[in-house]
Formats: sequence, C-alpha cells, structure tokens
Amino acid sequence: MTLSSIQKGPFEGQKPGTSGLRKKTRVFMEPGYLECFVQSTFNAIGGVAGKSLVIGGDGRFYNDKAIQIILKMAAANGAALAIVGQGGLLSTPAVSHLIRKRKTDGGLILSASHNPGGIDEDFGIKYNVANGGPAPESVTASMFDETLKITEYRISDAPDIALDQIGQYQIGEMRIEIIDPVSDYAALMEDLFDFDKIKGLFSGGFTMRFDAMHAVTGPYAKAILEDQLGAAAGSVINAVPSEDFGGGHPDPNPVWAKVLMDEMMSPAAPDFGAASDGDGDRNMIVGRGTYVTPSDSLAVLAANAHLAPAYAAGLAGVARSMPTSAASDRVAEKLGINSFETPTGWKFFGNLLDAGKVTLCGEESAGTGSDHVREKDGLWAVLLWLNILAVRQQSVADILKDHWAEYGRNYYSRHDYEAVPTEAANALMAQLEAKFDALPGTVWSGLTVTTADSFSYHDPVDGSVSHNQGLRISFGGGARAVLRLSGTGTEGATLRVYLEQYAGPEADHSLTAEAALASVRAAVIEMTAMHSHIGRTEPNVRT
Ligand code: VG1
Ligand code: CO
Repeated sequence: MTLSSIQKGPFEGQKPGTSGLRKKTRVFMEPGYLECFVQSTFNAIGGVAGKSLVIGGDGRFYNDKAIQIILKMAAANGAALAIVGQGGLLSTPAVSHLIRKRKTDGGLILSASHNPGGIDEDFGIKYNVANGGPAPESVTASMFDETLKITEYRISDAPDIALDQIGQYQIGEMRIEIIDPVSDYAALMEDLFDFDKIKGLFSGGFTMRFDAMHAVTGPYAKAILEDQLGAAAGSVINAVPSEDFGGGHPDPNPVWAKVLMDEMMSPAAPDFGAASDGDGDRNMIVGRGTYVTPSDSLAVLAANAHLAPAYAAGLAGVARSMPTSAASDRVAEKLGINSFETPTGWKFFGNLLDAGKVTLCGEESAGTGSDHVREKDGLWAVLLWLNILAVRQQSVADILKDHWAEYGRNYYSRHDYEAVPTEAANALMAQLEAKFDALPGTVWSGLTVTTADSFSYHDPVDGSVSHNQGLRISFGGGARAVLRLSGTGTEGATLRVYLEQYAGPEADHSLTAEAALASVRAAVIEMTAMHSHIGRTEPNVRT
C-alpha cells in the first residue's frame, strides 16, 4: 500500500450550508471534488492524525463509493480508528450517539437528508464534532476557508473494504470496525422509554403505520417497532433503504408522504402514523384523521415528556428555531422552565444542550430531539409519542384538543417557493428589509405591523453572534410571518414563508390552517410585492 498526495483544488462553492455541503451527485463525483472537501475538513480541525471517526450515510447513490474514498483518506492522514455502519448505513442520530458513546473525535455523515437521491439528484456530506452535534459555525467557517486554499489531498491506494461484512479491518495503521448500525441506537431508545408500556399498547390492539420512505430508518424502525415492541408485521412500510429512495422524495410532510397521509385520513386509518426522512433525523406525526404540525408536536412533547422515564424528573428547558411557532414557549412558560429561540439548523442547539440549559429542542421542519444525542432524531420522537399515548390512553386528536384548550392554538404553516431565480429571491428579501424601519404601524390586508426585524442570535453560552438569520414581522392580533432563504437547496433559491396565527384557549380551534392564516398570507404577498419579484404567489409545497 502506498500513500500519495494528489495535486488538486481548490473547487468553488464548497461552503457548508444549514446542514453540511449539498450538491448535485454528479458534482460530488467530479474527480477530486469530494476529496478536496474532506481534506479541507481534516485541515480545518488540525488534521486527523491519531484521531477516531464515525462514518456512515443514508444509503443514497454514491454513499458506498464516498465511504471507501473517505476511509482511504482518513488512513493516509494518520487516523487511528474509523467506526462504520454495515453497508455504509448509519442514521444521523445514530452517528451522533456513536460519537458520544465511543468518545470519538467526530464523525462524517453522507447524506443530503430529505433531498432526493440518485446520480441526477443530490448528495451531501456533513462533519459532526466530538459532542456528537453538527460542526458549529466557527468550525464550518474554517472548513470553508480551507476549501479556498487547498492544493492537495492525501489518499492511500489500499483495496476497498468489505462494508457489508461486520468485522475488524485495517488500512495501513488505521483500524476499521464495521458494526451493526442499529443495535447501539436501539439500546439507547430502550434506556429512555418505557418499552413494557409501549408493548402493552400494541398487544392491546393499537395499530400504527411507519413510512420509512425507502430511506435509512427502515432497519431501525423494523427492529425497534416490530421486533422489540410488538407492532404488527407490516406496520413499517418502505423499510428497505434504496439508492434513490424508490424514486421518491424522502421528506416526511403531508405532500411527500402523501400515501401515508391518505391512509391516515381514510376510514380504515390505524391509530397512529409516522414517517421519517432520508437520514432519519426528521419525523412526521399523524393521528387517525389528524395531522400534527411539527411545532405543535414539540409543544405536546414538552408538556408530556415527564410521562417517559428519561424525562420523569422534568425538563431544564425547551429551545426552538426562530421560524418554529411559539407553541412550545407557552408550555415552557407554564412549566417555569427556560425557553430559547435559535437560528434555523441543529448546530445552534448544541451549546444549549451541552450547558444543560435545555432538554428538548425542535424545528418547524419536522425535527425534534433531546439531550440524548446532539442531532434531531426522527424515531426518538415517534417513540416519545408512543410512550405518551401508552400512558394517557387517549387518541392523538384528543391529546391535541386538550393541549389547545389549555395553551391556545398556534395555527401554523410553511409555504416554500422552490427554484426561484437567486437574484429575484435576494431582491425580494433586500427590498423587504429596507422597508423595516417604516413598517410598524402600517396596515396590510387588514393587519397592523407591530414589529419588523432581521433576526440575530446571541449565543448565551459562548457569546458568539449570528446575524441575518431571517426576517420576522409581527402583527397585532397574534399573527407573525417569517421569511428566509433555504440553506440546503441545490438549485436556484428556495424562499420559505412561515405563517403563524395565535388563537387563545377560549378561541375557535377548529379552523383549517389555511383559513386561519389567510390574512397573514395576504399581508406577506402584498408587503413583499411577491408577484412582481418572483412571478407567482402560489407555493410549491405547504407543510
Ligand atoms: C432545512 C430546514 C431546517 C433544517 C435543515 C436540515 O434548512 O428548514 O430546519 O435544520 O433543513 O435538516 P433550510 O436552510 O433549507 O431551511 V435535514 O433533515 O435536511 O438535515
Ligand atoms: Co434529515
């Protein structure tokens, strides 16, 4: 085996976004492209000599090839140990757990999450640090700096490793462990939740459908829900990870998980439905006939977490991303615990979790998690719901109704305008922000603006400041709109418009979100002159 330094780079545009670097798969397959990003990551963290890494991905096209390359590069850079999921598979939360459990220096996750997979679709890579969480902004900034100046990468010419075979391997001095991707994670879940109670729920006839969307959670969900907890065989569907997610879009929301939604809204619906995304960190929760918005799910989990063993002593606090509805704030207030509002992206929760300031975190994009790992965790959220359902013995719909009666309802929806020309999206945002000083007191579609600002986050733990994290506009009467541009897309810009309307405990909670949000939606369209900027006012996706 020989080690070589290959002259290559720099490549343009290797700037990590909300969650790592995402590009078209063919871009990642260009000679040296992946290699230069990986070497830049190693350079940014002071090299990997003597270090240990967890490596795995969501099984999408190019997952295994990328892992072979990374293993040879890690070995050539002097790493001591690589822990890899069998078949190259590891969910994002499982990587986070393994980094913490095995005390490795970090990990690399191959995934573009909910983006479709395949040679003509998307690929991605993300570096997580020693606490198990996504690299914070200080680290992603140094990674980007390194990508601008890289001229060579190091790689060994060792043969490929048999990723499908559990066992111990070696490339030069570096040890490689191929491990079962599921067992450590399943053991963690068993520690957190009352498995006996959940088993009792299923043996009492409770039915569920979990749609793994042909992505990485399939093996985890089958092992835990069906084999360990006794959900009926066939409860988990689309359970075999495929390179292109069965040609689908592994994004667990009512649009992309339509088959599950249709079943849950039909007369033959099971009691409970759930779905997860490409890399297993997102979750969708649906009761029979009832979709639970991710913001409501976070609030319900916060209010009921004490019913599960791991959270029986209560929560230290709850954090939510800024565009997520304020529903969880109301729960935190009532419980007398901390609540925080952070920028979009899980990397901003790490410090709060490490400092013990919060126990639960969540995002409106179907991400929920706790201090058990440092990532959002799809299956964890499903199991916490099951634990709560097993204790409360009520339907999802009744739990939601009770919740709204106590705290009021935050009607909520996110509208995505995809593949907008980047310049048009930037102009819409810039012109809106330029108006902000004059906005308070003005009326749009019958709503009066109370405040308008660009969100800056001051991290209370390390004092760092992140500017330009989204534009937020509050209106009298409890309405709020947030606008930001996606940091995970690979084509043009995606404009995200987040709409919220609060209705107090005594108010009507039976409206559709669409009806309750019609005024705030109209106000945003008018205020941004949306049609003149992007040529349309209808979003591609509403969640
Ligand atoms: C989106 C979501 C954000 C989430 C991120 C990564 O980012 O809005 O809440 O943390 O995806 O999730 P953006 O910048 O496109 O809005 V995942 O499951 O795609 O890793
Ligand atoms: Co994801």
